[in-house]
Amino acid sequence: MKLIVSLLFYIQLACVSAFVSAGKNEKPKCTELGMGGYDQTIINPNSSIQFFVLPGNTCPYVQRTHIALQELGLPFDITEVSGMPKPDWYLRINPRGKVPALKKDTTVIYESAICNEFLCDLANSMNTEQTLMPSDPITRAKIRLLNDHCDNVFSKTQFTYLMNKDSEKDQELKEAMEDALKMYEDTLAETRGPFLMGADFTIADLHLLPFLQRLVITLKYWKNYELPQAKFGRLSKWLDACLDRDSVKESSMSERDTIEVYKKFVEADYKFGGLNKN
Ligand SMILES: N[C@@H](CCC(=O)N[C@@H](CS)C(=O)NCC(=O)O)C(=O)O
Repeated sequence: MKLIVSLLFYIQLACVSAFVSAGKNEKPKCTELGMGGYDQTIINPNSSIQFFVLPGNTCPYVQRTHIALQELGLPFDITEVSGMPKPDWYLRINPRGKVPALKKDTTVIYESAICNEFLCDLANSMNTEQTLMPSDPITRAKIRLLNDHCDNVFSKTQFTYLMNKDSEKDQELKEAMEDALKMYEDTLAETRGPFLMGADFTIADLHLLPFLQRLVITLKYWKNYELPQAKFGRLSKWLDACLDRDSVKESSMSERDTIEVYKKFVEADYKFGGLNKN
């Protein structure tokens, strides 16, 4: 009897601690919602940050925010959003129907770049030691320029090259992508790495990383392309340094899953976001 009582006590204890939001070294809780509604199925309404994602670490934009949350050591719960188009309950959270989104108390924040700056501000306001956004105005502007370059220049060249089926155009598209990548190689030459802003990992690194990670895997598979070391030696070392971080390992898809996910896009000639409206 005593044994059963203490067993029940430990089970109860385990359930209660599972309710506590994830901290830096804890696994975040995950609620998967298909057609259901967040309001009905939310596990812990008091969790400080709800993080809305696609299942399976597939989305590079979600990965950015996942890395930021982990690097900053902020507690969060994950809600997986399935379905295309997004269900109505999610459109009430993010009218753009895109992930990532964050819900902090009653406020919803979306767009990965805005989510990540918000998380840096939040961590700052809580006087945590971790920071991914330096306070120096010049460095901050440089980070934002790099991030803008990633979204508005580089990622488009990457996907256009990957999706191209006309082999005569491959050379030109590869050169356009390498031209766009040069900004990162030049930045690393200036700051001397290992990260884009120098010694510290910042939101410039986590903004680019998911795209470089996918580039290396998918372009090798479909175009037999590898980053030329003579041109991109620093960028390759940067990638290795990023891939070595726990936050990146935790938020990454396997190589096999990356190919599987991209196969759908490449084979269906899908004009997804990176090419046009993201
Ligand atoms: N600019 C957005 C892009 C986010 C985005 O396109 N996410 C994709 C998943 S990888 C998405 O939610 N797509 C759903 C849709 O377009 O319906 C950001 O940076 O957060």
